[in-house]
Amino acid sequence: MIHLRRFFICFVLTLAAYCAQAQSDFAIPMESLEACYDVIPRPQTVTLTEKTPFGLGENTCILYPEVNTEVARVAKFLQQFISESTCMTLPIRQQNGKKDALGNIVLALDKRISGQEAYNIIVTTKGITITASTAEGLFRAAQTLRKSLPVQPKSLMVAMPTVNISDSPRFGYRGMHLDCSRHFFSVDFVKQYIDMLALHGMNRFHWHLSDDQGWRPEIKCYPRLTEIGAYRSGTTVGRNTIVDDGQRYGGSYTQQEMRDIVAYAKERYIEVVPEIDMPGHMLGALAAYPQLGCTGGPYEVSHLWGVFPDVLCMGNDEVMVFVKNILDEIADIFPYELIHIGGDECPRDRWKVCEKCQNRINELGLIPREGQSKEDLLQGWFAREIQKYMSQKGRRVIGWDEILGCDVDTTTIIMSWRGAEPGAKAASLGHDVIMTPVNPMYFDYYQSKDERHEPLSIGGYVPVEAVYAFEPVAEALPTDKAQHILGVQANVWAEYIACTSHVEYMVLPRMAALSEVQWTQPERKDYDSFLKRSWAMKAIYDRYNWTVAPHIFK
Ligand code: TNX
Repeated sequence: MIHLRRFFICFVLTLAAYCAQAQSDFAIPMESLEACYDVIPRPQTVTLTEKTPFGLGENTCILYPEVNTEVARVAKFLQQFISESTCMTLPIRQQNGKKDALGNIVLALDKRISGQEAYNIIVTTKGITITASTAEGLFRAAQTLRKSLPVQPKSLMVAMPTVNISDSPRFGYRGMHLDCSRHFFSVDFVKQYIDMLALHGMNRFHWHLSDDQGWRPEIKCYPRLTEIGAYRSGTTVGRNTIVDDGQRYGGSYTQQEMRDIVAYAKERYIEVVPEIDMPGHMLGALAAYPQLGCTGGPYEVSHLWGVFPDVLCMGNDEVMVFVKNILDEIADIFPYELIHIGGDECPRDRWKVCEKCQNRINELGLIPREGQSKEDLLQGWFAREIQKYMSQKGRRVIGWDEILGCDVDTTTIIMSWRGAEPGAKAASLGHDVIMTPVNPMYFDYYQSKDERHEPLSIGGYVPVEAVYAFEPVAEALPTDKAQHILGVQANVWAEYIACTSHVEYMVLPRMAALSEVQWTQPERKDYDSFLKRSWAMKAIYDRYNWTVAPHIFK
């Protein structure tokens, strides 16, 4: 009897040892850290399934079932992200049969998943499966997965709690802007900025390429734009004081560099929206080609910040040729539908007294309605001409909300910056709209009241909490009009932002708050939860040595 018992115990122990051996690939050592799916932006559904966690370790492979270069590239990104956070570089290979999935991460396309950016992540005890109908969806999933991982200083297995995540974004346009005219940022930094956008699930980079203080894009037809227009001979010290630093300042992007940035962003599923700001904010171009202004110049690339009376002359036929030639080159470099044509802050002073502009008004027979001037309509004519020209090329133009008062075509997308009301009005008139109201979407504003007198910002208070609380779709907007709100964007104007760590400081962590406005359904938003979840984001920011505003991390 005793013998039999002993035999039975031995049998059970052997069986247990065998099972442990069979499971050892997935077994998780004590030392390991745990993944957490409370990421930013918060996914639509995260359902923990409470089984034994999966152990993600150096033997875990990243697999893709089909030969597909795009999916293979997403696999490489996932490998890079995991390696940067956990110090484990996982092998990547093509999947070899169903059983191969065991113990691995599988990236698979599944056409049944609806939504270009939607994805599912399923973690079981035996592995991770990521599915989406497009490689873009897989890329968004890769971002979620990377943000779930602990940032650890050495290679250690990660315990992945079992979960079903199903996710897709609220808005189709999720953007951030960067002003590279007031201060010039290198190609490398622009790429880093694009990486930051991708981390936050964004898909549009609005690149502000020209302004009074410097013209940045190389235009082959007009070389003086970058030879002359890209450099100012000094910059005001402080806030438009009479003290000038007397330092030549500037820079430009070659067409090759811009194409390189477009390609870099494309791999990260971000479309670049270039902006050529006109007919105002044009001193960079006028300094190079003074015959295009009403007075004929001479003009100087501005040393000061602000709004200036010298703008493109609307009566000079050469101006339209100039603009179209520039847009031809821009459209060739930037292949996407959206092209931003500015249109903000364009004073009428010169047009009112310019014979050529007044002749144009008469020739066009412009008759203003109440509350409009003839010059408003002149800007409307200009914007409509460009809109028509670009639509022949299959493009759509975006303009700042000032152009709404100029009777532009409703196919023109309106970027609502002077508050949210112009956006709501534009939507009710049938325009598509991007919401980027100064408050709370201007990240050149200060984040803490302690900073209000410091030279860190342009002025205006935009704390993280206000960014988070922003609701882009006004309650009063009927559903058929609300669908015109394509998305949300924050702007980083760079008058007072001269270096890259300052850009980082201004956008982190406000960008995280913005990402949840853009991605997450309103009922899933919760500021207290966001604050808790933001620590994991901070760990990632720190991992890349990005400068982070400290206010919410206390
Ligand atoms: C307004 S927003 C501007 C920019 C300035 C910014 C400063 C817009 C369309 N125009 O030219 O840089 O304010 O916050």
